[in-house]
Amino acid sequence: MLYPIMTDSRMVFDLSGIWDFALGEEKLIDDFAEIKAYEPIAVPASYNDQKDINRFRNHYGWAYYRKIFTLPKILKNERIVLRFDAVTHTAVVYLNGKIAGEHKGGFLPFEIDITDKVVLGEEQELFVAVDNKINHSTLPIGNENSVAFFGSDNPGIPSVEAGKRYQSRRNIPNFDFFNFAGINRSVRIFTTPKSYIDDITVIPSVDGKNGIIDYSVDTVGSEEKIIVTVYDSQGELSAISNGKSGRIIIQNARLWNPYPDIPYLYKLKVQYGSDNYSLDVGIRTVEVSGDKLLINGKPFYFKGAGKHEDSYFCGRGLNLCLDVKDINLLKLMGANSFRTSHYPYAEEMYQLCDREGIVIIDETSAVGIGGGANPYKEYSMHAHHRDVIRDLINRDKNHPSVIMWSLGNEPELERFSQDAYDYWHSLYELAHSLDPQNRPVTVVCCQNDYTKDITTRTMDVICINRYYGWYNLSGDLDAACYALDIELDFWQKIGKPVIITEYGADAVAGIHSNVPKMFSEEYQAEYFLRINDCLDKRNFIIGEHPWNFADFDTFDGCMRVGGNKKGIFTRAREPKLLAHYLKKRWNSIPNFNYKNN
Ligand code: BDP
Repeated sequence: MLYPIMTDSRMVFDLSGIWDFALGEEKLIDDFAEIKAYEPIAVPASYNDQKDINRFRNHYGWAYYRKIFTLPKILKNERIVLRFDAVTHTAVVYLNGKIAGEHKGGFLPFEIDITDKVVLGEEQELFVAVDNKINHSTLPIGNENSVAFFGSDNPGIPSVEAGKRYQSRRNIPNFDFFNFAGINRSVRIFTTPKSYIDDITVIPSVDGKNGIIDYSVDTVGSEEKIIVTVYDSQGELSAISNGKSGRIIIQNARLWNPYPDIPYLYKLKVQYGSDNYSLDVGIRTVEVSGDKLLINGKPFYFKGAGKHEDSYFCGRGLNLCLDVKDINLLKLMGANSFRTSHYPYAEEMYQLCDREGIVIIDETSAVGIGGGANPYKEYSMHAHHRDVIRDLINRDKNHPSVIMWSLGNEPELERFSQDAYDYWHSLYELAHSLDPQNRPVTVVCCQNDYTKDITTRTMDVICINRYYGWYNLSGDLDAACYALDIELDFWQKIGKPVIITEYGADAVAGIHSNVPKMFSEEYQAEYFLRINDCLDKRNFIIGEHPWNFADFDTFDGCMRVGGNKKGIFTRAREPKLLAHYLKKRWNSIPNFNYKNN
């Protein structure tokens, strides 16, 4: 799917602004006339923290957005498309009182062709119903009417049991981040000519000094001719080709390399009839070889963190300023990568990373597939998961910054090991079959009995989240390192590259202790110092992603004090002691050949 841009054939109208808003109930209403009063709300942004009112913060069910707009009559010969970059989690879109489209999944874009549905030159009413409910069919997974993820259910105590029955219906996430909802990303109307470029796919490769771009263009319409031109970063013509698909060779190509090397980008322009579209293209290769992941043929070392889209007031809403700041902080720290834990991020972030040379492990919203039951038999997210993978790859396939796909985070892999294997392997194969660049595929595994988990070891790159010294062997870093070493012996025998995609300790900024006590900044820094010593001894460990880049908001529970505090930075992006240690460490670790066999 192409990102909406303005070209000499395309217009983009941004519908961001203050919209009309009303909170609803569990069920979608039939008649919007029932809504008696609207109040202002900012779009794009989550609605939860825009008003300091409990029913906003802890809302359960549908919410309604309304926007009146008028399109100019000059669009009469154009194709007109309404595009939502992300509505969390389920959306029903109405135009002038009629359903125009529906979408499930809160982190990927969807488009509705409204050419025949809008009246130009007249006020149009756009109405968006948004459902924030999460359950066993959604991704991420929620547990409706169940015990809280971070709570204790104290089974059998009559008063507690009675209290549970008294509780109102609510969202109970099976994951550790706040269920921010609403129109979280941009809403735009864009136009194309009636014959238009529908999609572009590029596959870069390298042949000696030359760069190769295999491309294909999907079009709709009766035009015949397609011209593809490639320009260098100075705007000089590098190559030209004709036709729906083809191979472009760029002599003495400059490659896209991760920061601090140069992430060189070419501009690929496609002309089809009167339609024009242009795309940034980076020439680079990615492959797994033995226990290494190679970028441009060289063993790469991942330095960075798992992140969240999470900020004060906006919740999970688009925050471009914070994106720029976070990438800058990563660069200052000498980092080169992050994982889009635990859902696909806004497209602007990937564009920024293409430009800044930050490597992305691109994750689906499949988090929480576990929690007691056999999710592979008892949950119903299967078909949706396949749709999410298809749409994610379709959206992000051309980004040079995207180096690997993560099918999901911390599913149940140990107890129903064969069911898990069957489920995740069919998705692994799906992802490989869908990705034109055939990047490595993984699923991120939680702390489990790795000897029983038969799935993780079969992924292209093994990604493990480990909390030795925090959730287990708490406070005892000697024992934690000893235990981690035993597990690493196991992975060494598997002979594949391993990334520690999460490890960490909560530290409340400002809590200090002379001896490293849990929750202090000193304990957090000491934890990484000790664990990293273990990782440095192993050549097959090809990356370290502390959890988390910054403190983030999550839901109420007795395990969290004002959010998850495992950040290298606070939620306001102030450094903890850890940030200074990591900055020194990462600035002295090269991108390539950090570990040689
Ligand atoms: C991991 C999860 C992550 C949590 C983290 C934690 O992948 O989402 O936030 O634990 O507990 O298991 O801090």
